[in-house]
Amino acid sequence: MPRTTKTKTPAKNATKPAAPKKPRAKKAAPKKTAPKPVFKTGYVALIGRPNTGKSTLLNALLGQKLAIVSDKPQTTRISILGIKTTDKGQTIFIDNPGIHKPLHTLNKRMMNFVYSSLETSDVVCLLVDATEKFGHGDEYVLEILRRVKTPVFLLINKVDIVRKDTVLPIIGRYNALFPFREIIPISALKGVNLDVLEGLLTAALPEAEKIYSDEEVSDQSERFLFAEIIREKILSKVTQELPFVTAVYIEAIEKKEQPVRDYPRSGAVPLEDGGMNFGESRPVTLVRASIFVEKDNHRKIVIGRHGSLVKQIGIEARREIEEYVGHKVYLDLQVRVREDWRNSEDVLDLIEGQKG
Ligand SMILES: Nc1nc2c(ncn2[C@@H]2O[C@H](COP(=O)(O)OP(=O)(O)OP(=O)(O)O)[C@@H](O)[C@H]2O)c(=O)[nH]1
Ligand SMILES: [Mg+2]
Repeated sequence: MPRTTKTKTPAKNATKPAAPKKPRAKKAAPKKTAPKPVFKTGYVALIGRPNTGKSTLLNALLGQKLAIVSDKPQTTRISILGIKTTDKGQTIFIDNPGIHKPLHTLNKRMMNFVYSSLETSDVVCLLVDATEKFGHGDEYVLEILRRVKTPVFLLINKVDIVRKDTVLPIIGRYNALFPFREIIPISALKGVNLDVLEGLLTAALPEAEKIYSDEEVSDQSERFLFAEIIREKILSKVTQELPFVTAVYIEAIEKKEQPVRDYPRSGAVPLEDGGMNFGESRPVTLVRASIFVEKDNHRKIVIGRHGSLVKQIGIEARREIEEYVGHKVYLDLQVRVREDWRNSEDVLDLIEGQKG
């Protein structure tokens, strides 16, 4: 999926994500003028248990990769916005961490993102995984939702990989447990029923003027995006407790102009007089990043035999960052042990502060 995110530059010294802006109420039109076309604006919180497809849905709705996705639970740790503006309205989707019982400070912070997005939102979309059996975790999610006053849509996701006759019993069960405004079977991955979902969401949003400019697509900084891209590549390669104990911190991003010297690889152009145009330069981005783990044996796993795993992570992350910036990137990755970082407010502030 192409990545054409317009991101905001990170605020200096920012340690916490900025609170979403609140919609401004639209002024009532004077009586005798022609009625303006109705414009709907509001926040839609995507919530649900880990791995239900919230980030996949955000990317599908925005038509570009904003959030990282993996088959490991608790991939999303910090909420991000996906802003979709059309001539009918502006829908601001909030992709959230999955709902789980928090054991570490990291997880408590993750859940705080969920609670604050429930407070901010005009509509809540609860995603459930059609392939999973209903359990205690789902009860827990419904308990949280019972405290919410905004309309709740139930999205039964991953219908592309279940038999059709399994969906009806899921609808029946949830219908008996909660007064959902809408129930929609979808496939975030295959784009099934997303147009229906968007139409119903716009209808449910309040009439209000847009909050973000037409160009704004997300609230995440480039720095945060780079850290997330690296983390996604790590998640795709590690198993067991490793996904949970890994974090990425971008130490520095440096943008430079590099003189073009190494013809023909560089693209330096031979001149008519037979000389070489060495005066040309090209942009390059240097990214220095640390991968935090909790123990030395984690560090060894992430580095891999003779450095093979971290090298592969670096290659894949660099390629994706290059695609995003549109030019050459040098990526330096260091794996560092930060004991018990999941309970360290300082490290967590550092990581969250990258979002801008
Ligand atoms: N078959 C199928 N797989 C899906 C669908 N939506 C998501 N997935 C897969 O489900 C897994 C989890 O997707 P994510 O989007 O990361 O889930 P999430 O809810 O954001 O997970 P957390 O961030 O951990 O809470 C990935 O392997 C996705 O490819 C779908 O509609 N169909
Ligand atoms: Mg996610």
